[in-house]
Amino acid sequence: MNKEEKQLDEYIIKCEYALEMLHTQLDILIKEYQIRNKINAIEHVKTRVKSKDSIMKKLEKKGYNNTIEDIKNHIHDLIGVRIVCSFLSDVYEIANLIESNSNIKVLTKKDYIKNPKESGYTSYHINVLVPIYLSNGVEEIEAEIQIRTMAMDFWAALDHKIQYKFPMELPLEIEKEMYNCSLDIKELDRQMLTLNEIVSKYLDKK
Ligand code: 0O2
Repeated sequence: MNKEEKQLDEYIIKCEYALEMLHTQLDILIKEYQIRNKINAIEHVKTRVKSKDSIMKKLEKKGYNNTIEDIKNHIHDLIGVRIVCSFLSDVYEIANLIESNSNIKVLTKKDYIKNPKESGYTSYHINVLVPIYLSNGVEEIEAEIQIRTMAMDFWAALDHKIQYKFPMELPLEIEKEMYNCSLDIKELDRQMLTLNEIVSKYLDKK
């Protein structure tokens, strides 16, 4: 094992530790939200530390070296948390809770719901710094939190699968079809939100 590989292995262990810390913090925040609103607004939370294979592919794609410095500086989603919500309103409420929590250090926010990616990808991204407490001091590690609805998650999962099947550029026909599907997803989320508001009105009357 060369020096770079050893450094990456050590860094991945730190990332796993940081992910545990962040997951616990978000878990508390989400549980409090559910208790306060008496609803099950979160469908599921998924976490992962990016695999070595995936890190190398992303570095190569972006034209960086496989050094620990390039990984720390240019791979912003080594630690990933995905929060999948029922409704669009929950996405923004959860994002707001994270951003206003004084214990969470927010680095960047990207609203791909208001400003979707060219592909049609929609999601709300928050990048944060997670402190980890080591014997020789504190180190801060970046993590990416993706918040989206079930419908957005469905689209992104299929898109990911399709992209995986095409190591080359996606054929234009597929790109267009995926983009059209993203518009349908947007409309579905809007309809579901309206439906939820109607359901709430009925329940409030009781
Ligand atoms: P994977 O396999 O999901 O980990 P950055 O990471 O900031 O340097 P970028 O694209 O500017 O690169 O960051 P951004 O916008 O925050 O996107 C990072 C992640 O968002 C991606 O990580 C995907 O998880 C998701 N994402 C962004 N665009 C798309 C898209 O068009 N389709 C799908 N399915 N997901 C998308 P990775 O490492 O690319 O992928």
